[in-house]
Formats: sequence, C-alpha cells, structure tokens
Amino acid sequence: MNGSGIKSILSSILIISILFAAAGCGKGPAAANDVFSVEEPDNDSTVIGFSQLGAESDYRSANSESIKNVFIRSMGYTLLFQDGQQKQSNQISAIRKFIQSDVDYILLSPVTESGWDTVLMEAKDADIPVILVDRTVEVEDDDLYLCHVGSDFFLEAQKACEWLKAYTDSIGMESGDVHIVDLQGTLGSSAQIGRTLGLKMAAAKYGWDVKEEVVADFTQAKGREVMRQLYSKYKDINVVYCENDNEALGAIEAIESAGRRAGSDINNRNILKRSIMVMSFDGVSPEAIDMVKQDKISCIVECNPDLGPYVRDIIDKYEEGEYPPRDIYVDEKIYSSSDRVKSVSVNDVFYDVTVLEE
Ligand code: GZL
Repeated sequence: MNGSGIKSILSSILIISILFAAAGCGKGPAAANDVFSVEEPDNDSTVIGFSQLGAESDYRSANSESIKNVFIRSMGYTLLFQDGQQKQSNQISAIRKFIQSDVDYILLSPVTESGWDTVLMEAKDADIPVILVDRTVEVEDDDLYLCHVGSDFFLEAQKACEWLKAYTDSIGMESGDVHIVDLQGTLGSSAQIGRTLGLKMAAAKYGWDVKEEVVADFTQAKGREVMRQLYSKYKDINVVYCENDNEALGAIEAIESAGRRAGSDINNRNILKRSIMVMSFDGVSPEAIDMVKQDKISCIVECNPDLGPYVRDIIDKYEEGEYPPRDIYVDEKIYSSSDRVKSVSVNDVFYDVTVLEE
C-alpha cells in the first residue's frame, strides 16, 4: 500500500471512530444498528467497503455473515461494514465515506433498484470498482458497476409457480379454484420485482385468481399483520405466496390465530379440514425449514445468502486482471413438504424438488 493508501486508511479509521462514537458504539459488543464497524485495519490489506441494506430477515443476517467471514485480516483484507437500516440515504452516505476513505472495492446490496446513478458515478470517477451483492440496480450506464452476484429472482418465482401448477394438477384442483394473495417484499427491491412479476405471469398463463398484492416488507411482523387483513377480507384464499420466509412465519401465525390450518391439504372436501397453503422463498431460517417438515409451509424456493466466497473469488481474479461476467447467479434448491412434485421445468431446464420430512 502506498503513502496515499495509508493516509486514506487512517482517514477512514478517523471517520469510523467518529461515527462509532456518534452511534453510541464502542461500549461493549457492537450493537446491531452500528453504522460502521471495522476490523483493525492493516496497511497492506485490500480495503473493502460494504454497504449492506439492513438486518430485516434471516437471509440478510446470513448474507452479512457470509461477507464478514471471507474478508478478514488474516486473509489480507480490511472490511468496513455499514448497516443501511433499510434506508437508501444511509447507503449513499456510506458509499461516499468509502470513496473519501479511498477503499479498494465497494460492495453494495441495494435496498431498492433505482436512485443509484449519481453515487455510482462518483465511485466510477474515483476509480473504485463496485460489486452488487444479492440484489441489483437499474442504472442508465451499465458501466457503473463491475458485476452483480446473487439470485435470479424471476427464475425463483418461475420455479415456485411451476411447483404450484404441478401440485394443484396432482390433487385434481382446477386453476380457477386457486385463490392467491401475494405478500410482497420491500417494494422496488429486485427480489420483490422478480417474485411479484413471476407470479403475475404464471397466474395469467394458468388462470389463477390473484386476489391482492400487499407489501409485507420481508418481515414477520408485517407478514402477520397483512395476512390478518387479507384473511378478514377474503374467505376463499387457499394459497399465500410469501416473498420470503419471515413473512411466511408471520402469515402462519395469522392463519392459526384465525382458527385455520396452514398446510398442503387445500382441496379437502371437508371445509373444516381444508388448509391454507403457504409458499415462500429463502430457506435460511431454521424455523421456516421446520415449518416445511411440519407441512405448514408447502414449498420454499431457496435464496442462497452465502455470497461471500463468490465475491472474494471475483476480487481475487480481478486483482489478477480477470474481468468477471456481468451477472453471476448462485445455485438454489426447491424444498417441499410434499412428494407429489419430483421436479419442475423452467425454460426446458429441470430443477429437482427436495422433500423435507420430520
Ligand atoms: C433476496 C433478498 C431478500 C430475501 C429476503 O436475495 O434480497 O431480501 O429473500 C431479504 O429475506 O429480506
């Protein structure tokens, strides 16, 4: 690291310590809402600034841990971590501080897709490569980031909907009898955009009745609140499409507090025994996985949070002059409580279904 690099590290430590103190941190273990937390920097290390969008879900916590686990001092890195607390303004100010600190790379997990052109142009002008982690952005100039590594959210939705189609066919249920509500993730996030669009297109193709889409923000509390409202409004709901596991756990609470059962038996002739199906995405929360084993969640399409190794591989190769592909998508499974659907096909590619049993 040259002299200016050492100077910028020292300035970043100064910035971080000021912020650390301002956030009331530095007293005991780091608080969950630290704006900055940093491992002791080493002047010869590669400095990574990571703007994480928040800590709203089990996926998010696992995703943050995955990045923190790979960019460690013993491996030659210094990680500056910022929890944006679901606010784009926090993420933009963090990116600007990373630029002032002259970091070597910026990682961004953007809370929503739009509004990044200006700050990413500032990073480009500072000659700092930006890697999009998990979600992606919608920008005028695709040259504003090096690459995106994460999930194909539209494909995730296609897998979920093909599973639902195959499952309802297997129990002899007519498409017109499928009445769905969509508990959406954070509005404008690429995960929400892809998962909502996938359901819309499948419903149009198969003739399902999507009664309403309501934002549930990827959280359990909001999932519970929204499901309560929707159940009081529509008594014929038989499928709840949750755009992540935390919402699904909340929806199950609401279903059960209404005296109904969450499960796959949605076509039982005895209305008193008929279940309401809950579908979801992620497969990170152990509680959600357990709900599949209990047949309270019928299908989870995995959303793989373990992106740290992929990002480090991108950086290590880029340091050697190798440019990454534009988009790097991670492999993801499909979990189900039912063995009725063995696999699903999307665009002539087959994806196996993993049955989870108690
Ligand atoms: C998807 C990720 C989503 C998860 C949610 O990659 O952005 O955000 O599905 C999380 O759990 O809140």
